[in-house]
Amino acid sequence: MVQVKINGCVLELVQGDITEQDTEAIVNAANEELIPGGGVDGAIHRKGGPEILKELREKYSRCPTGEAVITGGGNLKAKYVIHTVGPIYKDGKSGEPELLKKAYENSLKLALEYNINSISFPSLSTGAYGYPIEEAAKIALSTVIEFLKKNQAPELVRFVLWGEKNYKAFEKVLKNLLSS
Ligand code: AR6
Repeated sequence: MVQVKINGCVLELVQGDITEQDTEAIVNAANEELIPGGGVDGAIHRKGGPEILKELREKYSRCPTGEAVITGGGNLKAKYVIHTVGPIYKDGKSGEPELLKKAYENSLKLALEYNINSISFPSLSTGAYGYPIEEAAKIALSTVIEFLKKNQAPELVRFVLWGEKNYKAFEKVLKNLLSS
C-alpha cells in the first residue's frame, strides 16, 4: 500500500477488489448503455444486487464516454456507486487521453456534489477497453492530483488495482509524478 498527502487529502494505492471497499463511494467502469458487462462492472452488479440496475434504469438512459452518473450502493459496503465510462482505446490519438481525464474529473465532481469524502477508483479503461496501463496510470494519477490541489476534497481518494502488475505500474507512475 502507498499513501501520500496532497493538499491535506490522502491519495492511496492498494492492490485488491473494488467491490470490497468501505469508502463512501466506489467508481464503476461502465459502458455508455449502462448495461452490466464483465470486469469491474460485472463484479459490482453481482455483489451489489439488482437494486443498482433498477435505479440506473429509472434515472438514466445512457452515459456518454467521459461523463458520470450516480446510484446507491445496494448490498455493497459503499453507500454510492458512481458509474463512469472510460474511452475504448484505439491508437491513443483519437481523443482517448482527454476522455479518460474527463471520466475521472466528472466522477470526482459528482462526489463533491454529494458531499462524498472518500472514494475508490478502479483503473478505468485498462481491461476490456484496452488502454495501456502505464499511459492510463499517468492520466488517472495526474488528474486526481490536480483535482485535489484545486479542491482540497475528497479527503480520501483510493485506487484499487487488480493484481500485482497493475499495482506496480501505478506505484511507478506515482513515484515519477511526485519527483518531477
Ligand atoms: N476490482 C478492481 N479492479 C478490477 C476488478 C475488481 N473486482 N476486476 C477487474 N479489475 P474493466 P474497462 C481491473 O474491463 O476496461 C465491462 O464489460 C481490470 O484488471 O472492468 O473500463 C463494462 O461493462 C482492469 O485493470 O473496465 C464495459 O463494457 C480495470 O479493472 C467495459 O467492461 C478495468 O477493467 C469497460 O472496460
